[in-house]
Amino acid sequence: KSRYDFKAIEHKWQKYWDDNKTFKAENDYTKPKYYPLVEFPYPSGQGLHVGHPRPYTALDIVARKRRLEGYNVLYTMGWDAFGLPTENYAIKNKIHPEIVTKQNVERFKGQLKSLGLSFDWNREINTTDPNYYKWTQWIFIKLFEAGLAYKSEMNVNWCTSCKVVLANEEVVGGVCERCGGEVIHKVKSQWMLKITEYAQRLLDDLQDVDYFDRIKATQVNWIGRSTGAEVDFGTTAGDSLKVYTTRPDTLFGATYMVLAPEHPFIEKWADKLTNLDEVRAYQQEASRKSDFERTELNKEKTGVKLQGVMGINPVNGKEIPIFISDYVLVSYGTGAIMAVPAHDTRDYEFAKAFDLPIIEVVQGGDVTKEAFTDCETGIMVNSDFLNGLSVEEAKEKIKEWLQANGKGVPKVNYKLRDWVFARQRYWGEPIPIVHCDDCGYVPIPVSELPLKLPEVESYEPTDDGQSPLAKITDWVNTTCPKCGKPAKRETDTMPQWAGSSWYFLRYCDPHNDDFLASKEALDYWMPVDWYNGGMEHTTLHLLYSRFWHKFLYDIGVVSCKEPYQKRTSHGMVLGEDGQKMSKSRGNVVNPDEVIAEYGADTMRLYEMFIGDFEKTAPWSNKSIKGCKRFLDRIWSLQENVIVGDSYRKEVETIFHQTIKKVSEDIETLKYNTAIAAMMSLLNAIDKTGSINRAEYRDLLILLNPFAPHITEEIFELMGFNGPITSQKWVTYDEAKCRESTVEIAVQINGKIKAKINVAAEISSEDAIALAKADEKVSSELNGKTIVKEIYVKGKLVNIVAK
Ligand code: ANZ
Ligand code: ZN
Repeated sequence: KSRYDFKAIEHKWQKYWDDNKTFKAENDYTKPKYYPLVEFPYPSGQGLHVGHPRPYTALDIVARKRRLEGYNVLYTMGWDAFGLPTENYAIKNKIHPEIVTKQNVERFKGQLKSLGLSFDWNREINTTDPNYYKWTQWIFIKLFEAGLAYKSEMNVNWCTSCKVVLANEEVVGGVCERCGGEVIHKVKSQWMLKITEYAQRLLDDLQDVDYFDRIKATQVNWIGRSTGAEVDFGTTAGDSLKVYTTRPDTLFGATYMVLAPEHPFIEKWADKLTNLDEVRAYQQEASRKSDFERTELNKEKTGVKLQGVMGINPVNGKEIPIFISDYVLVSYGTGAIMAVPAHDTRDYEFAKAFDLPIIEVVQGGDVTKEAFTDCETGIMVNSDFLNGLSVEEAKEKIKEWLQANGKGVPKVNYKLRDWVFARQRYWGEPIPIVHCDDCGYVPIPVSELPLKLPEVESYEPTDDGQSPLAKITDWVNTTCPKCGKPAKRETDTMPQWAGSSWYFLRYCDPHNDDFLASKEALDYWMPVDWYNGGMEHTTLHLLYSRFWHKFLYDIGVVSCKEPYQKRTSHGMVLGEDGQKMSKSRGNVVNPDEVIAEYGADTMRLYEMFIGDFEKTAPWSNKSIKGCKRFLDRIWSLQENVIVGDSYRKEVETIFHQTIKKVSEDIETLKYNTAIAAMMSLLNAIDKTGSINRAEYRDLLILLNPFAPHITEEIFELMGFNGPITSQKWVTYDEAKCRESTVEIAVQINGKIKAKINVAAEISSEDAIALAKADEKVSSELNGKTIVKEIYVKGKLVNIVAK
């Protein structure tokens, strides 16, 4: 009796795959292709955690199945290796980030290989490799030339602890998503990317892709399209003040106005304001809060009334006060609002706090108690020429009125902001731009790419927020590519999301020195057929990369509008206690240890069996043992193999059913039920006390994508014509999936005399004939006269005889 020595087996097959380049994607563009993609990891110092193998194994199963189905499969891995943790580690330990990255990549790669993932390692990429970031810089230059990269004075989110600017997406709950540090606002001159120019297309083209509904919904919300009007209010200072409103129909209910504390008119009106000190103090206070804190619904409303200037409502000429308050954001709409306390909750709370008039303009609520916001079906009141109209009609009418009177225009707004594309840190792609006093911002010639990171003495950011590159004067000082005069290089680097915005294109042709990837390779492999990744990337990486892809489509680099045909998302793996795994909780499961104890095949199987792939799942050492036992039993089947080149009757139906179920479940992310189905197949086989060669062979192929090492080993030991990786995926016969036979009773004069098996779809004639042919029945009937015969489908044959 041979032992299931998973260590030796896994080592053997991993070496075999490496030596034979089994998973090398071919550049044979005549074959049908399939491109499954998983998010490449950031190679952190902690190494792989048990959350990584879940999505990697899932798409590995898909990749392996597709190869057996005859597809040319591109399944690859790489490293998204620029970023803060590496840099921070480098600073702390005084090692060059390049060396840190190298060490981390080695470790990650070893761990991934030990899982038996079928990546084409020949196509491995690394975003910090100058041959890679050359093209990241090239894309940036193209964006710049298209007017989509620009520098602007920005009120930015500044992490006081990382000393770095954060995108809005990176500020979570008012603190830095990465370090939990305090985030404040700061005005900085920043490189920005105009993702907003693509807002409508990013929204519209979601219709053409197959993403999980919740992924689409999250993107739709994030892009945040809203329709309304920009309305010009008069002021006693003479200036006209623009507001953005989604409810121009409520104009008669506007009883005051609110400016964001950063609104430029405050400077403009400085000498008119009699309470400037109070205003300045409030501005100070507001600058310390994040947008999140400022717009929180249930927070106490604060603000300062501007003394010396009043607003004028354009529909009735009434003078109304103007406030500044932090609940109005400078970065949205026009940074100013008309407040309609009767129909907006925040305005209502503010009006209550400051004792301002509340005028109901849509009937149906009780505005003495609360704002009537859910009023889209109501009727207009207190609104002069809008009275009696429905809200919908009033919206149309007021828009016409505003346009006819030159007081406003219809307007579409998006919540989406332009992308802050700069970091004041070392470990990122240098931005390939120089600043010349005469020519302004000039991109370096493409022939000079890659613009490599220079060596520096220290990677510490400066306290005033300058990149450490600023200190390397002989790198900073250069000449203007346009006019040849002295000029200075940009010292900010690109943010972490740059390299991952196009990496899936590089996989198509990773060694190309002339272009980011050849047109043929891109046309063949793209789009990605199935991309699985974390839900937390929906508004960052997923949106950013769609934007870059669309831009590359516009300039003719790629031929498809969308990079990913399908996007799915997995749930996190939690600790045994149901909490997120973390060092501080002490509930971290180390994948290396799991593999050492149970083997990679058990680990893979377990990660897929752990629960619904889309949901979070707690780790369980008990159920990992169950998966190990299953593989032990698969191994032990070798002891009871009998000859046979087709499925035996007893297991034929369940065999076809299982192949069908596993085939379908892999496509719909139901890996756990696929495994459960294979477990019941094994039970059915065990009941017969043996397995025949045809059954064993097919069972091994079916299980192979999940547990690739053990299945290859048995395949070889059994002398099947291996390896499995060059076999065809098992098929099933739909007709044979149905229960093919049924057991029926045979009665004579109401008494059961025998039980027989008949085909489920048997005719009544045949059933009766078979019943009478039964030995016992025929001897009973001997000498009697049959009076009546009936067949009750699937149940019994009754014979009445005298
Ligand atoms: C008057 C009004 C009456 C409003 C009413 C709403 C309800 P969305 O849908 O998110 O686009 N607003 C406009 N600019 C703002 C800013 N910079 N900061 C905070 N709030 C702002 O929301 C648009 C609505 O949010 C606008 O419509 C405006 O309030 C407010 F019964 O104008 B509304
Ligand atoms: Zn110049």
